[in-house]
Amino acid sequence: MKKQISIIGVPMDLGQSRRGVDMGPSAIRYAGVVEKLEALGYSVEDCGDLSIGRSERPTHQGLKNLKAVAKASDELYRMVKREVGKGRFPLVLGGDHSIAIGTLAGISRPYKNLGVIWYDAHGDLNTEATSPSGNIHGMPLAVSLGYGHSLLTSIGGYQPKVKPENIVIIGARALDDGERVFIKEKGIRVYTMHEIDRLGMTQVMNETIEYLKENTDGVHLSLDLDGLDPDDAPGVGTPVYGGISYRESHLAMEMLSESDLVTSAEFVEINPILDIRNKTADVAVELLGSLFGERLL
Ligand code: HAR
Ligand code: MN
Ligand code: MN
Ligand code: MN
Repeated sequence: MKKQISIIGVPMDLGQSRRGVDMGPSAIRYAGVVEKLEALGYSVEDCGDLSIGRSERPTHQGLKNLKAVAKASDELYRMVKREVGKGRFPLVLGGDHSIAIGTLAGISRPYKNLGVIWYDAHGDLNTEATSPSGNIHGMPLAVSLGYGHSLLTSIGGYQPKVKPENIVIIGARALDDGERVFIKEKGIRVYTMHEIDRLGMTQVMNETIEYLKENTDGVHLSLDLDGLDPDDAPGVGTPVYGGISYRESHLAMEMLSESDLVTSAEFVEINPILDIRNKTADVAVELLGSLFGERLL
């Protein structure tokens, strides 16, 4: 792992319909992310928060807040690209998951085959044609594959940001009909909760790591806190029962840390208003600790 980390906060809540997820970056900072990473020996620069507009938010061609999300994505793209250009590890804090559009645009260009681990209860593979909600946070992985509204797929001036064969989804348990069809059509590798129950997290991560090591030249970890069980991460806008446990998540992060594959990361969807005493932000910081090399002994 690179020893210099740039933290970029994105107080974005335009990709969905509940307020509060814009406070995610503050909650994660309050939980001690900078102190944790510094204690592990990293040099951390907190770049602060992107400013997200609060003006009118019209729905556009079935996409809520389309233009505002596109504008924020473009700004995030520029900021992430700038930090990557300095040779630093970008750690992006959300905000709702629509921010992955800008993050991936900012990191992907130098790679031939960027791998993406999408740790999430959801597939985030909708387009405006399949979305049941019009919420853009249900679309960022499709957008990054080049599917969706051109205002979003064109961020960064190139597409796609990722190829279907370089994606691994972990923790899925709430997929829409259109997403299921898309996954089968594209042959995307998905470890649903069924596979996690059946194989165990150790095998899921061993397979994931082996696969990405062989086929990719960098790996972005996009971790949606709703991938975890709501018992363990209650402060999320779209909780789904039967998720990945706290311990399994630590194991996954520790194994990723040992693999030394991860080249960028984002932690998203923490909603402090729905949380219990900042538990979900605490969990996020603990998982970041494991990802960046913290061990019990
Ligand atoms: N699939 C549903 C939709 O498109 C719900 C999406 C998501 N919620 C998230 N993303 N937190 O992972 O509206
Ligand atoms: Mn998500
Ligand atoms: Mn999700
Ligand atoms: Mn539990």
